[in-house]
Amino acid sequence: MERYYQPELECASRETILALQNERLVKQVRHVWDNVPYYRKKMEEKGLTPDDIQSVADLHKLPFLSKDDLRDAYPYGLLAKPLKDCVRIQSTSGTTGKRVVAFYTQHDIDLWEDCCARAITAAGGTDEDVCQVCYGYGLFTGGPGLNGGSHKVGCLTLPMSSGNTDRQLQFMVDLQSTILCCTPSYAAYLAESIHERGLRDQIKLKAGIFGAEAWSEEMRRDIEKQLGIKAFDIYGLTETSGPGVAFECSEQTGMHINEDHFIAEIIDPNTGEVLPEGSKGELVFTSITKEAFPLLRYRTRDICVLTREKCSCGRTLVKMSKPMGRSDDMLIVKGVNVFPSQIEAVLIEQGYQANYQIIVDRINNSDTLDVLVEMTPENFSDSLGKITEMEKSLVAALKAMLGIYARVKLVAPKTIARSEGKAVRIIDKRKI
Ligand code: DLL
Repeated sequence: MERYYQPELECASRETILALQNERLVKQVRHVWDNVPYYRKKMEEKGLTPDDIQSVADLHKLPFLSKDDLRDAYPYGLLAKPLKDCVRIQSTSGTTGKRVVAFYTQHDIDLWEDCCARAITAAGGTDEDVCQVCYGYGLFTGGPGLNGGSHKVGCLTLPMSSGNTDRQLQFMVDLQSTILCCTPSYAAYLAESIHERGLRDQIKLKAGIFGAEAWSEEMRRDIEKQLGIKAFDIYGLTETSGPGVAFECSEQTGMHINEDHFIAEIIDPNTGEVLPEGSKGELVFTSITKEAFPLLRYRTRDICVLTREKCSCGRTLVKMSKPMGRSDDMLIVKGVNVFPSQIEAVLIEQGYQANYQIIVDRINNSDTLDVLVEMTPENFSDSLGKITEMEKSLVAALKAMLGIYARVKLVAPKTIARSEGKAVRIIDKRKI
């Protein structure tokens, strides 16, 4: 089968990739200037013309785009191709009132699926595999992206979409799925359901491709153990196509960014200054191959670190760490920065699963942090007369991690609602 997704570029020299990026960036800036008056105006405000951008070294001169720009220009203001050339939209759920609509030409869809094919291949996928895609289909990018990637790899693709756990498990067993694609929280729920129904011996999964939300290393180990698989991270956002912007390889130490399609930068989220390699900061992407919705210097709000250390898989593409949180998801409680991922790491380390809820409130002008933690059936049966002790131990571990007091309440198994897509774990009542 022909491989469309140019695997040779994944291992190309830095010089080759940089030359490609230089050429594509110059072309892309011209394309945007000519076709997106909204961004052209932003460039003009900085006194820039396309001639000022001759290579990646000039990238820092360009203005940023943020979610606010997407909202201002909604729905068509950042479109760079006539509607007759566009064949699809995808969108975010908009639950926080920040709906994003992204547009695709057929070429954009092809390249996006290539990126997802790379992710599946890196997870060991081949045309011998049965790939069960339980990300949501429809407007969410997870289902369509991984579905297309799975086709390109030649896997037998099960377009399950999210939810209907009974049916997921039936297909998983009957069709002997080998690769599972879904959010990590749904993977944990499927693992729990497999365990409860005694199906562990009947499943043949070997790999999982999990992303779309933050998940800790502890959660990875937990899912890997329960399902007997290797779990790979995958990253992306609607604004840059969807999943497949970056993907993990067998080394599992961060995600390779598809640098032939995206230029990544790390900036200081407060000042916008570009930070040197290895610094922790906000990830910014420039799409250099997209036709319909080519965002230049888009601020993701995801906080991470980039590294070019040699990878044992042979890929030379830069690696991003797992996002350590979002600059806009970060909770500031009593003046202290709290990332939900820190809380999750503590819970899993103490033998709980990632079924929890974080509730922040302000009472008498003082912030309160409550963590509702669901017990596993095992620690629930052991808990008789020990609940207070278990809660105290979690309070101490959270204090050590966060530096502030969090009130902990343990609740019975299955009392916190499960999510079939992205989990909703934070309730910040201060904003209501
Ligand atoms: O979540 C795209 C996607 C689908 C990625 C399937 C991976 C798998 P959005 O709904 O636009 O797109 O949400 C994008 O989700 O800015 C991150 O904050 C978060 N996110 C995505 N992947 C990861 C990941 C899809 N692997 C936002 N780890 C991003 C942590 C992630 N956070």
